[in-house]
Amino acid sequence: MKIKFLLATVASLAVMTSVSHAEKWDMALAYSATNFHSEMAAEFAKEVAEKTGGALEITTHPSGSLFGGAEIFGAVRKGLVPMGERLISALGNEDPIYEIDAIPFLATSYADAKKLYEASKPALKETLAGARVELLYSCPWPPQGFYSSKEAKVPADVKGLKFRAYNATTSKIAEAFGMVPTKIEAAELSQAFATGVAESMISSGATGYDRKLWEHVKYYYDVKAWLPRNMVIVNAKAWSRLDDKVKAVVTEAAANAEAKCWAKSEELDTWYVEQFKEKGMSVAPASPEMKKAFEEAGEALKAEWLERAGEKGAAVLKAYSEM
Ligand code: PCA
Repeated sequence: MKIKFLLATVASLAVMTSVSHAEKWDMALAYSATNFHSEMAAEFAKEVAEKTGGALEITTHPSGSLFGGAEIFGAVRKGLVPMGERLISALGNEDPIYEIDAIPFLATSYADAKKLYEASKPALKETLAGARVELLYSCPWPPQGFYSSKEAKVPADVKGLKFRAYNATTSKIAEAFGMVPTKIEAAELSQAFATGVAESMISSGATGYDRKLWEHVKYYYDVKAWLPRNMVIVNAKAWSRLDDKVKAVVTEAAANAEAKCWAKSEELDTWYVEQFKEKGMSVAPASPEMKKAFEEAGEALKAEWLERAGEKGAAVLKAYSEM
């Protein structure tokens, strides 16, 4: 017994000395472990650990288990956690540039979403630098559709529905339709729909699938309104403390994760919608009346965004239109 104990102690001491220089980082994630963004983050963390020989070990914390979605950006900025992932367009209160990928009908395909990302990346990085945060990579959700507990042939059909919003854009669209928006993080979605706190939402097939929305709503309209992106960010101070070799590995792993994540998102897009049909949901494009109402709400939002985003916003839109 004593010998066993002694051996165990020696073994753990050996482990401790061999990893004494290792940096251990937590990474806060808002979405469930099985969501493709979270899976990519886990792969990214694994690649970093392997290629740095354990010099930087990143532990992912999905489902808002370390910080809830709404807290992640602030937590990374303040250095409460060195690294995290956040839905960019939920940060509109910080700066309008964060909302560019949620301007309705501006970029509705993966190719256009990629162009918009490239066109906006310098402004995004500069804005993040102002918050002392570094961008590592960014990956889109599939195109956004409309979930409804009621059949939506015309806008009047959804009037009064309790609408789950994830950013200012979705709240304002809901208001334009006479729905009643409440902000709810994805991690709390199933409960919100089960208890009737939410009856409709705009989101991707991915989130509806992750949260089993078919158990609560019957209708999915494949509007393809925009492709909002998540971003993986790191606190600038924590970043500056890494040595150059580790930084180079992280940068390379981030580029790999970004490429894989864009491909995965696109690959899964139609698959999610197929699953809805199999689960008995009614899946259809938006009716012409609904589409028109979405587009009108979108136009108003775009004009309002341009006013708030000023020259910085206009310059990005110009760069995008020239790509
Ligand atoms: N899913 C996230 C944001 C966009 C999306 O498709 C959500 O609903 O919270």
